Amino acid sequence: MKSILEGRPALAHEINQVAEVAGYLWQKGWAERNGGNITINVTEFVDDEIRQLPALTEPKSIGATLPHLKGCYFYCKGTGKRMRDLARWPMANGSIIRICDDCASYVIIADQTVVPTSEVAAHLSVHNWLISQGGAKKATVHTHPIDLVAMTHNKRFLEKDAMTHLLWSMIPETKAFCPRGVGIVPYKMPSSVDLAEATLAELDDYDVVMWEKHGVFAVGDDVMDAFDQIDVLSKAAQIYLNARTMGFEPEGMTDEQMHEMTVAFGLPK
Ligand code: 2HA
Ligand code: ZN
Repeated sequence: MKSILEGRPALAHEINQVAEVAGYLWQKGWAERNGGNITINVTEFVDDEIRQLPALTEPKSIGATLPHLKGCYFYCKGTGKRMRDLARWPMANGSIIRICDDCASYVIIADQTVVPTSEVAAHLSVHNWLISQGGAKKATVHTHPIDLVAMTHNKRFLEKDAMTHLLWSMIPETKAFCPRGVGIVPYKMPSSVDLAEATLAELDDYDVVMWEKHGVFAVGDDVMDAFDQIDVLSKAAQIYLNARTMGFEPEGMTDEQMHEMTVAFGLPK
């Protein structure tokens, strides 16, 4: 069977990056079983031939009308699929979908009829919002980092910006590479509309959102960018955790040190 990636190096590069990140998620222990999701807006890599490709499935309702997705194409991890499998075979563990003209349904067009993640509606709502903002962000990543999820089990870290400031203060790079910090969504049922809406609200102010007692949701220019932000936050959480394990509360960078860094890197306050 011919893959849609054949003869399309730019699209293949994008999907290979997804596979690479899926491998990292597994290696880091953030993606047990079918945990986590990745969706990528691949519309810019779609040529006329792809636009003519027949649908492999009947249209499936998204459950919402998302007007900004007209004419868009997405790579989506398949429902129940494992990140560790996607790392090796991205097109057997995910598929490319086309949004139908009603902006309320989609069809699978390649490579196989791998049904998208159960959270596709939430991810597509985020992409709809990202496009409406006119930005360049094409990737969403949801995963279960052990350290960051553990922190959400403590009410102290769920207070507005408490986790952001603590993590930023652990090592200077954190604010430099996750400059908008981390938003918090109180516990909600996985895959629920409530969870999707609460996430969207937080994305106004943050690129990374923590779901209490569940996981992380990040948006980025591409999948590496979304991954990097989660990775630097997890590194900061590891430093905090290591200090606590050694028996002390880490001092954290001082306000002056944070300010100096913020100015030097031209970061938002
Ligand atoms: O799709 O992690 O929260 C697997 C998940 C859902
Ligand atoms: Zn999850």
